[in-house]
Amino acid sequence: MRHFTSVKDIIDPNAAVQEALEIKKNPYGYQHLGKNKTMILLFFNSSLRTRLSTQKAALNLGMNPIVLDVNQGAWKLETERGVIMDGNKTEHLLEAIPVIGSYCDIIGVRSFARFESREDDYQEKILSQFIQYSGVPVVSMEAATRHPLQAFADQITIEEYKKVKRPKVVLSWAPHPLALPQAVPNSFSEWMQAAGYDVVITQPEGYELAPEFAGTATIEYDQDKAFEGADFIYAKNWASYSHYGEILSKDRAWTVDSRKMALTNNAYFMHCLPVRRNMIVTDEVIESPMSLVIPEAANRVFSAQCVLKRILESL
Ligand code: AN0
Ligand code: CP
Repeated sequence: MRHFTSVKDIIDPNAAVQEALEIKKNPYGYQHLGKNKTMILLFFNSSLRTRLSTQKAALNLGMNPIVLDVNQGAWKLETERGVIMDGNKTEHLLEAIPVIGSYCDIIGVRSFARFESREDDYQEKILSQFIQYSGVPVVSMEAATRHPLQAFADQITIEEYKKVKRPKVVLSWAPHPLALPQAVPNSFSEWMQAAGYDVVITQPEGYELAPEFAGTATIEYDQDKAFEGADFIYAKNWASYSHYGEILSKDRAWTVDSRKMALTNNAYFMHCLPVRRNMIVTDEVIESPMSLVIPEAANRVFSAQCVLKRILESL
């Protein structure tokens, strides 16, 4: 594997999950692969888990990680070609990218949807420039439309906890005060369908994911009905795709609470974190023994380590 930006970069995701579970049992078994190799992790947006788990994964593989927060200490970057740079941006992405590439063997990039233009976001204008101009493998640490390291960790977690071969996995929209990207639900839907699970998406009208990401998931606008018989509830907020970037609802009737969890098949609760308590999910549900949010975050080390291992093996 050269670049990792989507489930499509993994030929057999179920085999990759098994490989990640093997790595979890023997995390320091591949240190020779990363000797004298450097990974630069570039953040255009905030992060707790991705920043720590990806560094930990690189360290477990014997690599040297370097972290750069572009907006804190680096020059402000212009991303549009052809702009007369007489404003507050000091450097162009077209120089910055190959310079960064010259200092490392792998680049990780976090660059969220900007919600300025749906076309620009869905064309992955920033991430694709890294792929085109860096000269090294690029790993998405959440780009405009996908967060594949998260969805990979989610599948690892479901495989560890599932009680039936083909669980019913429900992706539920939940309210949030700010407009959030569709990257997490897009990737989750894509990975869960690739895994062959029974995938249901529940959301208010107007929150439908892009057709390429909704795929063949069952869409159920009645959240209670969607929860019936579920084995896993995956809550997440996202802003509208059709009314791009808009908040159409903050209805707390969609908050995941104990009454709704009682409709399920004793489902586990999942969320990628960071989560706003009592908006997305009640204290009671997130603190319950069925909450997987901590093991799910812990598995981010092993999704990242599996991806980096495969990239290192193909260098
Ligand atoms: C981001 C999002 O929803 O895409 C990152 C989640 C991993 N969340 C927030 O900005 C709160
Ligand atoms: N889940 C996740 O990616 O968390 P961070 O935004 O803290 O990295």
